[in-house]
Amino acid sequence: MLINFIGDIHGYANELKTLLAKLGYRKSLRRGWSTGDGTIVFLGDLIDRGPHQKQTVDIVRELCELGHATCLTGNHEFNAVGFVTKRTDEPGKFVRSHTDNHIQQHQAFLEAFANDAHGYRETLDWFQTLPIWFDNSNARAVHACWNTVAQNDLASLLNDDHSPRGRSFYEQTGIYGSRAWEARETLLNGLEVKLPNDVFFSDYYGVKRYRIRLNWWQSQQTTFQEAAVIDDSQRSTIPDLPLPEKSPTYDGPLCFFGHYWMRGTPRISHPHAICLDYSVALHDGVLCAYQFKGETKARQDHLIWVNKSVTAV
Ligand SMILES: [Mn+2]
Repeated sequence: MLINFIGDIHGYANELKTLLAKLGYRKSLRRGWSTGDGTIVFLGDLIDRGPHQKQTVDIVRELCELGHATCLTGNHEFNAVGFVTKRTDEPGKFVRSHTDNHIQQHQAFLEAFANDAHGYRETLDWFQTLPIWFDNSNARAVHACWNTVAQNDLASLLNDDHSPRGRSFYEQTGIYGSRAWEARETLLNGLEVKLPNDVFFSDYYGVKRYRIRLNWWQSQQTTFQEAAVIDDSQRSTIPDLPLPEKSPTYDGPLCFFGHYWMRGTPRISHPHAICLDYSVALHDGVLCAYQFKGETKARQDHLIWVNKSVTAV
């Protein structure tokens, strides 16, 4: 058994092609794809930020349609569909609101399809077929957070392969504060917890934050500072106050996820929970994959990655 799990790509198609080649996947004009022995699971967030978003989608989609890969929904694919899905609870508004910030974040994707309405429609249709999580008995994956309560809460809105059952998934999970909204946020954006009273910290960009991203996989975290998912160089900015309740921990089959903007050299920091998002959109980021071969504990030597700005193959 070989499953190649690939982290957040965010429109960096050249790095994707290099990584695929390292994994044994190459495309030639004459013969199409030559593939490795295994299969691929993409962890979502194909789009936004990077220079080659359309090409990234095309490559991943082709591998999926040929049966070589599965791609999961990331929060950016959800938002792309939500951007054109009307809210049922607030007429005239969209599930992904059209604030300046949200438009700016999504601008490059919209521009990539500016002269291709058909391609835009087709791409959004394809996004709506992407499963929210992957699970076989040996390994599992989700974009941000593995959480069985949230999975159960969404069950009636999903098909057997965990893909959205039509537009109702986007409408129901777009109702702010609903149980379905909460569940979708948990799986695709991760768990967050509010700091006590009006305590805040300033993030990397100087933005005031009243909530932390909660590390849902490590055990024995008792304070906000310990439990925050943040680069260690920034950790001291988080208040060292006790968490209101015990933080969750993960103990199950190997679980792969992206989303968390890890920095530095890819590494295994938990035997069963493996983040593969190493911030390819940042100047020193890398695009990261893990070659799963049936092991019950994650291995450092199964991580594989490519640096930024390498020549396309
Ligand atoms: Mn994400």
